[in-house]
Amino acid sequence: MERTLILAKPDAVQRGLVGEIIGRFERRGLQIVALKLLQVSPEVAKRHYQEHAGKPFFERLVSYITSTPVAAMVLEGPNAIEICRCTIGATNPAAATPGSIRGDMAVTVGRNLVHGSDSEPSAKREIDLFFEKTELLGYARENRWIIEA
Ligand code: DAT
Ligand code: MG
Repeated sequence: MERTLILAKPDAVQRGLVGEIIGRFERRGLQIVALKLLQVSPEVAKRHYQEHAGKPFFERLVSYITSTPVAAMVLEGPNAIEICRCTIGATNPAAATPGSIRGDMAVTVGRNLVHGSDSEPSAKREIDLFFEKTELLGYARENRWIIEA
């Protein structure tokens, strides 16, 4: 089992695509273990995107992700990180496969709708950055409604 952090970014919220995006992950078979709307602070944004600090697009990226609320969620499932990355599609929507979220609903890299963690260490770091342990379903296993066959 893996967990991954997904953000429906400001453009997704503005365009009314949060339900569509969550629906795609749910239909794929992943379990939502945390979900909330929040306005990302500049501090959290800079830590979230720390690997991109110094790149030419960094300031624009931080200003964009902090501009209006995002929907943040933690999804769980077997290979959740890779499955989400595939469901999201390539970073540049121009290269994203049709059928993926970016390949179906986005056109520019600066407005590519969704963030998904890219590795286990990133997922852990990003989940800890956006959620308290007590906000995660499954922290107390008896809170879970999933049928574990
Ligand atoms: P991803 O979001 O697919 O993990 P990333 O981690 O390489 O992609 O970059 C984070 C975000 O930064 C990306 O979703 C959009 C923005 N970005 C990346 N490369 C960019 C570029 N060359 N120009 C403008 N924005 C870029
Ligand atoms: Mg990334």
